[in-house]
Amino acid sequence: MEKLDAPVLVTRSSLPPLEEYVDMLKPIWDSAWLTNMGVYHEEFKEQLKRYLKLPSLELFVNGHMALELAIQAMELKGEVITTPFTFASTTHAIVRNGLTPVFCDINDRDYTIDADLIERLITDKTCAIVPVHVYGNVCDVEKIQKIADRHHLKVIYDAAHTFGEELDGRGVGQWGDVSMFSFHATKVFHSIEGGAVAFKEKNLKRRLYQLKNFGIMDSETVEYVGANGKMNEFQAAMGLCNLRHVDEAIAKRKKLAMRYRSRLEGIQGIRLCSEDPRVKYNYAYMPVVFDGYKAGRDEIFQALKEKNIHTRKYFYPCVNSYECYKGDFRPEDTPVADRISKQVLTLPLYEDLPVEIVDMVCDIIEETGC
Ligand code: T4K
Repeated sequence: MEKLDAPVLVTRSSLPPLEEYVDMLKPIWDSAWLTNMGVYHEEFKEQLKRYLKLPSLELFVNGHMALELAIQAMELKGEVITTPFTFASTTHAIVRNGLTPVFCDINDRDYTIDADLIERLITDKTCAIVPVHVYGNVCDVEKIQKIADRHHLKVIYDAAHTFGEELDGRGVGQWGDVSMFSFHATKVFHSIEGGAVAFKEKNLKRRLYQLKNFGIMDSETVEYVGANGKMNEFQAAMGLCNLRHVDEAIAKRKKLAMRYRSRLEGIQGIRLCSEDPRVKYNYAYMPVVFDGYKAGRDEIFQALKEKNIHTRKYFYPCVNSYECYKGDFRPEDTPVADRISKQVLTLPLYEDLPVEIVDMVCDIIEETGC
């Protein structure tokens, strides 16, 4: 098999037709209103609420600030139960709020937090649970909510990967006290950078709004120690454009994901996440676990790389093995997460990925190993 001339990366940003975006820029020039909750910002928020089936939403400059400020808005103290099988952002947002992460292992089925293990980690210091709908796999939201209710804990979902997903026809952001969505360029849907927080409690609206604007209440009153987390008009314009095309993008991704599935499912030593019929998926990622396959994960990674196909080891290493948290946690305490992080590879998936590349990736996987 020949090496590809142009690299294939794990993802590639979806972009609207250029004219559509350029058309959106004219009113920004006319008004000279570039940021600080402009017209597009407000319009984007309204359209997103409808699309995501959410009653309340606040926009942010990126997903990380959205999560960090959402946690700040909850005014928590103590320990937070969370997953180590995630992107750095989830744990950093907890730690940067002065809270202590307590890592709970993941389940071996869809790699979300193992809800059966949460309760044994609860202490009198526990204040919240921060689960992650990793790869767009929806956590066991009902079980998590029951635990939270029993112990009076807040539930803050990192829903960075679940844009547009539904569970039983309800927007996934309707679960928990708050949910954070990421609109980063690498996501199914993006506003270049961007993020949002869905929330239930009415008084969070004002707090979130103020926290992303330095905590300012009015021109003479600063009520909170906030940050600058505002989404600008260029981001909102990109989001508005992309929203028109996102259904089509997801449909294209679904076809490609199904192709991967039809090629890889049933091969001994290869595991794909099973799909829950209650969930409407967005096909954000294509994670594959090599567990007892004739070639190891790193060998597959290398074989693909040699052909100019660049997969990613999302999410290796687990957060509890990070250099910056050295000595604070023991990866052995979350053995499933530790093992999966060493076996998983996320394959290229984006709306305009040629199906021939999907086949090439699968051919290489099949041909690698003795
Ligand atoms: N929580 C979770 C669970 C998350 O996964 C993330 C972000 C967050 C919270 C925080 O949300 P944000 O603050 O980011 O909104 C990427 C993304 O930067 C990050 O958003 C994402 N998760 C994470 C899983 O992936 P990297 O370091 O892998 O990105 P990078 O630059 O290596 O890009 C990956 C590939 O994407 C490239 O090989 C090509 C493609 N790409 C990249 C960029 C920047 C494009 O096609 N266009 C682009 O503009 O983190």
